[in-house]
Amino acid sequence: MIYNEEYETLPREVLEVLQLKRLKQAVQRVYHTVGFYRHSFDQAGVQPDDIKTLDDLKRFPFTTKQDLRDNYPFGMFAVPMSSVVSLHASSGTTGRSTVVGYTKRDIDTWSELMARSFVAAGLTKNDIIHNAYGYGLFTGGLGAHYGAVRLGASVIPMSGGNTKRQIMILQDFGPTAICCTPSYALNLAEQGKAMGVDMRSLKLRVGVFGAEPWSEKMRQEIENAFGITALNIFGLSEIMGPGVAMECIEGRHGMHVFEDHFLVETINPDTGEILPPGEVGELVFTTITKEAFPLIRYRTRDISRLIPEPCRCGRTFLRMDRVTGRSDDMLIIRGVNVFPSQIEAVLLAIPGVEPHYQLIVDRTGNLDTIEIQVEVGEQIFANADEVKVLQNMERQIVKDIKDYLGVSAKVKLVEPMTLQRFEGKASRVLDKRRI
Ligand code: DLL
Repeated sequence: MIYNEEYETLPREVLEVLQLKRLKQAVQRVYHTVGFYRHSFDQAGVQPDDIKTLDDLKRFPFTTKQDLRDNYPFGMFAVPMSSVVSLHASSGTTGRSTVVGYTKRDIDTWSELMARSFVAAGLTKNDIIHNAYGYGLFTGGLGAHYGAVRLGASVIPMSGGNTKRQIMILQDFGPTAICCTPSYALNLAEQGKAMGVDMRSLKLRVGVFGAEPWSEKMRQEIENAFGITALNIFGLSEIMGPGVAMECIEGRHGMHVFEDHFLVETINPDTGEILPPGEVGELVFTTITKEAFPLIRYRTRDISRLIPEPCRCGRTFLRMDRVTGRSDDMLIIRGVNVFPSQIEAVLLAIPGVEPHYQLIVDRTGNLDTIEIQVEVGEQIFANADEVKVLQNMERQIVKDIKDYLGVSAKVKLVEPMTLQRFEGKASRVLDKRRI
């Protein structure tokens, strides 16, 4: 099923005409309403009229997180506060958070894109959606809520936390879909098990998970734990919140970018050079319909690739692959670049290893060190040969990390339920070199 068939299945050449028209308007608007853009376009020697084709966008300068910080809190808004009906802020791991604003029409667009996302996940107005994304300044909770209401589904506004209560509601209200971060989904599954609840016998059939990187292995873990189909949703506050791109249940591979509202490019993060579709690089988004907080060529720092092949679902929008990490999350261990998600993929391929891990990066003398703390399944401790099994497993992890990622790691296997659990985005890296 497709929520907005007319737009979501536009032939590419018609879509491009629409994109160009919207892009021209967007560039004009920011030039005349946001001081930052007037200055940055003037400095780069480009004018709104220079947009004659979609390709001309590449002549325009990037917008970075630093630009948003420099204009904190409202300097990038393109409308007066009287037209802003809602504010959100990104969590921001370092420094000040980024404040984003929405007009009434922006909220309308966002609601539609989240409704499209739910329909792409196979949901209809007959579904009950358990929404465990945090409500508040974080865009996850309210964004999903707006979409569920637009679709006409029944939304349970759970927000994050209070895990035991969430399990009770899952049992009593019988939701058919759940939304939360993938790490929180695992946390829920684990708590449910501890409470003696069979999570597979709940009414849930679909999960819409995002807001943090996760792997295919993690998808399998979640699907097995709940007996559901787990789908990936992508977004960021600066561009809108959740619902910038969504995986469809038909394709289950890559997330369709809602290209009638956002233009997407991939660039080489070091040189800024545009990469051909299919190559891995940093995602750059341009909003072409946003009113309150429009962004031109925003560098997300998210690393992914675009999937140019058409999808069997009939949507004509390009897909983006899983985000493997953020260029600023990339760890450089003795000169080798590794993303936490790559370590996750290696760990979860080893039987008996649980999807709960923590990476501790440090420096001894001039040498970077990385310790991987990871939980092992309970069944291992029931084994008579426990010590031997653990030693073998540890050796296997060290070897696989070295073989696949080229990094020498120290591995510490820990007992079930000893590492921290998360209610929102997981934070898996402790980089003591930065402290
Ligand atoms: O996380 C919006 C969101 C809410 C998306 C709920 C999906 C579901 P921010 O807090 O601004 O917004 O964080 C945005 O989270 O730049 C990515 O690094 C990461 N991210 C979001 N979705 C995914 C995903 C929300 N599906 C940042 N896979 C982004 C990997 C993701 N990373």
